[in-house]
Amino acid sequence: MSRSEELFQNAQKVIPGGVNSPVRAFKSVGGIPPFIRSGKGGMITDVDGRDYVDYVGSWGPLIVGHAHPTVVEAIRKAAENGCSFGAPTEGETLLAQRIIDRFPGMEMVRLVNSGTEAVMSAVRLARAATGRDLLVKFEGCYHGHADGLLVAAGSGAATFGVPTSPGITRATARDTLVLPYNDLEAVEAMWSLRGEEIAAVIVEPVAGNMGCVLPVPGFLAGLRRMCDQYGSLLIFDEVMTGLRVAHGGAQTLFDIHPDLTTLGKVIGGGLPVGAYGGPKSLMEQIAPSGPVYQAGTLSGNPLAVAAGLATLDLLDAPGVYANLEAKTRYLTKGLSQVMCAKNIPCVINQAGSMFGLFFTEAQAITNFAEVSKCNVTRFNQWFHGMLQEGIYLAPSAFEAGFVSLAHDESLLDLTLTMAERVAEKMHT
Ligand code: KE4
Repeated sequence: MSRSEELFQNAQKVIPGGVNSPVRAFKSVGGIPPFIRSGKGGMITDVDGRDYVDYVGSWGPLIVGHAHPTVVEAIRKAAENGCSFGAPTEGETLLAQRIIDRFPGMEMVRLVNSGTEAVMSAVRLARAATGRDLLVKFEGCYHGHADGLLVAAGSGAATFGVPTSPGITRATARDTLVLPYNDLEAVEAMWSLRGEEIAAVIVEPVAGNMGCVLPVPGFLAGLRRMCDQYGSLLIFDEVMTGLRVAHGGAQTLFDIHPDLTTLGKVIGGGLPVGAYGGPKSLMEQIAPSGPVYQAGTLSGNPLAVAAGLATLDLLDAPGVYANLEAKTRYLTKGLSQVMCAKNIPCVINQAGSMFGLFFTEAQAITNFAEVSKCNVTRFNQWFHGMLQEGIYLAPSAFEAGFVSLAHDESLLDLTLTMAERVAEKMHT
């Protein structure tokens, strides 16, 4: 028995499913998840001493690579002064300003501890600011596990959402409407029917939770137009895309400006940080400057702020995002050539340094219904084949992959060599 198997057995006795977040348990791909001992640059090492080229990067935060010396040093120095005070510190203001400088239209930001917290707070603010109840989200988009966001489409456009998890009340789900991603007709129909009741629409401006799916031309602009016409607020959930797909997130990539932006992952550099921000007219409604309550014991704690600031320093260097895009383009182009050479039909989507690979005969993947028709069995074969060859991909057909600054050409070429081996086995 491997050490990972042993540790997984022990973990399952004291932690639900043996993990502290469901996707880590490998339920959708099967098998035993390697327990990770360490990471360095673009590599991680499991407790059995096996090395992997890592394309999960802790689900996005590790954009500069694991254990970057600048980030580690920043955390060490902060820790020497104490881990948390529950009192204001200068670093929080510095990180807030660095975030605001990146996102046009953002004048204030509140730091929290996770993307979930950022989203639930932004939704509460949008409802308070508009005095309306309804929230619109899109099928296949994930916005954290707050009750009102774990909702699937009900039957029929005008009817209400239904909970996707036990423990969520029907009353909560009724306030969330779910539409197909990239379906502007459905959006226009919904707003013409209920636009006056809609507080906000929340969207992943590049979807990363159904694989990587890009907005079709006009989709995001259409959301902006509907919100302007009916007085709803547009929330871009950039927890994954912010500081990942471009220096100023997807909103600068597509030049569409939301009313509120939620962030997480990269801004904490691997430590727990989430954030939500927007214009002063909205953000000053948040306690204690306004009546909308939101709080957090460890919000803005010095260690996470130090890791975030160090990461942003590294990302502010000239040419970083062009470099990340080029690395990812090199990888996705190579993977496409490998699959094509072996006559394995697939679609590979990319946005900046995030990507997704779908095993499908379709020419394009633009929404969750199309993703759901992709060949998950083949994905799982691909996933395990690559894991065997020391390439650590996201353990689900419905997740995205991430390239970091530490993925140099040797790691990318190693990945493509292993992909050829795996594709050969899949082809036969
Ligand atoms: P957290 O609460 O996990 O920090 O963030 C929730 C969240 C919000 N919005 C978007 C667009 C997100 O992608 C996420 C979290 N992403 C998942 C990856 N698909 C986190 C991985 C996990 O759940 O373990």
